[in-house]
Amino acid sequence: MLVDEADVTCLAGDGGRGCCSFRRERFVPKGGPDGGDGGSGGSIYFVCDTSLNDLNYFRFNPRHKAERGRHGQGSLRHGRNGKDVFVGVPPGTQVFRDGEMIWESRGGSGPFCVAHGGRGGFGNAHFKSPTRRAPRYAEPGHSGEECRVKLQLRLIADCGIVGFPNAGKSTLVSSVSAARPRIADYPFTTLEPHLGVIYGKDYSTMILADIPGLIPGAHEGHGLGNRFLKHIMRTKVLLYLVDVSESSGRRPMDDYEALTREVGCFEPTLLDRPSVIAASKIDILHDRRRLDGFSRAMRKRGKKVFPISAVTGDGVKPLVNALFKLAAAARADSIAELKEVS
Ligand SMILES: Nc1nc2c(ncn2[C@@H]2O[C@H](COP(=O)(O)OP(=O)(O)OP(=O)(O)O)[C@@H](O)[C@H]2O)c(=O)[nH]1
Ligand SMILES: [Mg+2]
Repeated sequence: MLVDEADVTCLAGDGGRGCCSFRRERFVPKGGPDGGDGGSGGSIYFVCDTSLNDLNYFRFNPRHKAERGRHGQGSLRHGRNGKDVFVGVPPGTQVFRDGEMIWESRGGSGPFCVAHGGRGGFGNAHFKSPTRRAPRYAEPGHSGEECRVKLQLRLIADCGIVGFPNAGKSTLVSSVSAARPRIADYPFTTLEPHLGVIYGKDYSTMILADIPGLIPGAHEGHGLGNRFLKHIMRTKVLLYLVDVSESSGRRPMDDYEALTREVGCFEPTLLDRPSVIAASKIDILHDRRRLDGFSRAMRKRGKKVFPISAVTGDGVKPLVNALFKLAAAARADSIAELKEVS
């Protein structure tokens, strides 16, 4: 099971108490205040850990607590600071507090402090002054922060496949990559996203994301809902897979429109993303006019349709080449953007 959401509570350590003490030593009359400060509580940090793939760890570890600081002691001894806690999260994890995103983990990004440890209290030595030479009070430690956050993982893939249930998304992924998602002749076989890696020419690779099928009304919770669409937010290219065979019992154009409507309801900017349309299951298509009509209608909209059969492999190669080309162009654009920013 891919765990892509988790609620996590982070409790930073409290600061240690300051100490109230006086130096008492032979031949040192009125030795003065010598209470040390308390140590700071440990903080909790999230760090990007590229060896992790999902948020499964948080299913069993939803609470993270850092050590408290030790109390200060006499002879100006400072309490030991609490140890910080570093919690690894997979790349692509977004951290939300009160619905607002506060951090996103990326490879190479540094640790992010999610809950700060409390400061240690000052000992009475801190408060001595020419007018108050024997303060008899010390500060208590400050409390560590408590932070409840929601983690959301967005898979990092180059291309996301959007289609109705049973359109053949998993079959396509398994035919072009080594991934083996479950394939069966009933809707909603895929219940969680799967990634597949396609190897292209010149050692280039592309990651395909197979996500559960969408149906009309998914944005209102129909079917499996549309929450899986968050995994395609990161992809550079979208592949709309439409079953053109008679077995679907629907018109291909209606399917395409329903898919774009659902995608648009989830996030309108996804509609501006480069996309490719593939007409699947052409090996069991009896009435060729279904495909021709769909291709013609899409051509009018300036879009090309790639007829494919993931079972026989017909048309898959040109489709994969087109995806590679679009992904490479999108990658070049984002690098240019990054350069502009820097
Ligand atoms: N003849 C033929 N059958 C196909 C083709 N692609 C998929 N199928 C069949 O269609 C059925 C559904 O395929 P899946 O790959 O599980 O479909 P999916 O889009 O992943 O479906 P969900 O996971 O339920 O959303 C399976 O029985 C496949 O064998 C194709 O190109 N030709
Ligand atoms: Mg599937």
